[in-house]
Amino acid sequence: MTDYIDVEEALDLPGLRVVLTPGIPGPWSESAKAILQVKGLEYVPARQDVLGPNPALRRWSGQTSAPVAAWEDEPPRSNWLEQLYLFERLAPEPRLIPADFDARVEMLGLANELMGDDSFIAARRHIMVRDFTRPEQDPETRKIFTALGDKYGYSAEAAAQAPDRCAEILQHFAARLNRMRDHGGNYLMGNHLTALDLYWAASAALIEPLPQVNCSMTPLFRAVYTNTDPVVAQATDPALMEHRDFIYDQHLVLPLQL
Ligand SMILES: N[C@@H](CCC(=O)N[C@@H](CS)C(=O)NCC(=O)O)C(=O)O
Repeated sequence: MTDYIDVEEALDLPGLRVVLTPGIPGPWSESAKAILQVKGLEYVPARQDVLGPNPALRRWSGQTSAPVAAWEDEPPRSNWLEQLYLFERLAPEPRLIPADFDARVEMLGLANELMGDDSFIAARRHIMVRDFTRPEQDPETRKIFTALGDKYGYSAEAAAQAPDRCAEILQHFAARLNRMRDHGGNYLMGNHLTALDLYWAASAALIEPLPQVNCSMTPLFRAVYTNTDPVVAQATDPALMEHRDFIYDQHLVLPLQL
């Protein structure tokens, strides 16, 4: 069980503080936690209230989403790429950003396809909002997902494009993974773990979360995270889920501490 402190308290602490959403394996938060774990970085976890006003977090970071990482009195970082560079600076080894120029550019471009604006997880969230705001859902569920959609740019047009966008990204990742495996590489960038593998492992929760024993979720959130969209399902090569399991098995600690 993770002991989260309030953001008000975290503000004044020295060292590394990371604001996370308790109880939900959100891919941005789980990616940050995975990077911190691989690097052995100690941090104080602070609590974000999902879809809440989070006034202290807003004052501190200028926004209300999680994760946010703050080091000493530097500006808090609320974007995955800034967080990656912060963690890489605080613990240069093991290196999760390739040293080689071309590999670095490629890795960061691919990571953006999973984590950035209009990414796999952003598009998958539109599908989530589409499905859980349907009239057959109960009013409370519809209210939650309407609020999520309002906060993160949901529209009928975004929903219409989202399955193909997810599928495009999944197909590229599957092709890359299979290519690497054909050449004896176990990782998305070849022979070494990079942040990209951790981003994929966390993102894969939006296809099928880890089993309950390793990832304790409410029935509603398990249903929300489990993909039922046929276009996304069709594009999910089993190798992708095997890779997720390999990364958790080899590099991360289970069960997830949510
Ligand atoms: N700002 C992050 C993305 C963070 C994000 O979208 N977090 C969502 C995950 S669904 C969140 O906190 N949702 C709950 C909320 O907004 O209260 C980034 O671009 O790196």
